[in-house]
Amino acid sequence: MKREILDSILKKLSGGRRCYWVLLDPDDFTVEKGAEVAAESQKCGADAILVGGSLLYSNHFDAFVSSLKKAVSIPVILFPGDATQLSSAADALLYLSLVSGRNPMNLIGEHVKAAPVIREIGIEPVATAYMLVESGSVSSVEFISNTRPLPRNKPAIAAAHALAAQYMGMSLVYLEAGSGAVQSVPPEVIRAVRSQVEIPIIVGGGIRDAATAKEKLEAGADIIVTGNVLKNKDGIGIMREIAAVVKSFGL
Ligand code: 1GP
Repeated sequence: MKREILDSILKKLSGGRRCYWVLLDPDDFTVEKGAEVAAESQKCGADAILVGGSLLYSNHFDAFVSSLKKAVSIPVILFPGDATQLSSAADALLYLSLVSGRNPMNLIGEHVKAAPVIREIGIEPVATAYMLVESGSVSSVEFISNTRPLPRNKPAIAAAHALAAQYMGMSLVYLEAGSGAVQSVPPEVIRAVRSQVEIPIIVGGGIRDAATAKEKLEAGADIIVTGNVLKNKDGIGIMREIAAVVKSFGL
């Protein structure tokens, strides 16, 4: 099984360095605009582009991924809401198991549907424990997946989930507050997970400025993900600041 992208992620994180990934939801952009925004994100300092969303109502998924792939030289990694969000144009996909929930479709069902397709199209699956954390309101992921998020004031519960995922052989853990979250993942949760696992920790959801990104990095996040911030009036400027703070770690 291929593990080029996972190896490249681990290499980039060696020596305490951190990474910045930008999420593009195909429902938010035309194919052309997506490519433009991806290229801008790379210029800002993004280390990879994630593509996906909880819902997918646009019918340009494959064209969207292909055009992003042509627009950037950094990896384009799928972040699929379900087994329909696959494309051979991507470099890899986060093979997300929603371990914070107890919905069998999100734990294994979608994976079984996707596995033969992944093998057929030859993209690299990166086993990722996806953990939804309470964020002050119902997130799209919570609603669509029909799962409950982890309580934000119980870091030990989050840490136990991450440890279980590591013991199950997962390569990454993604602490998610949800797209556009009112409250991002608390540093206490990140610290508790960091104290228990060695695998890289991705943190996303509701990160709208460099100070918040810094707080997550100081707590032990290895990879910061932002999505919605690029829709702000000064989104590109804020992304540049976030990238700069990410790059300041591990120097
Ligand atoms: C959502 O973690 C990502 O899955 C990004 O969230 O859009 O709130 O940055 P935002």
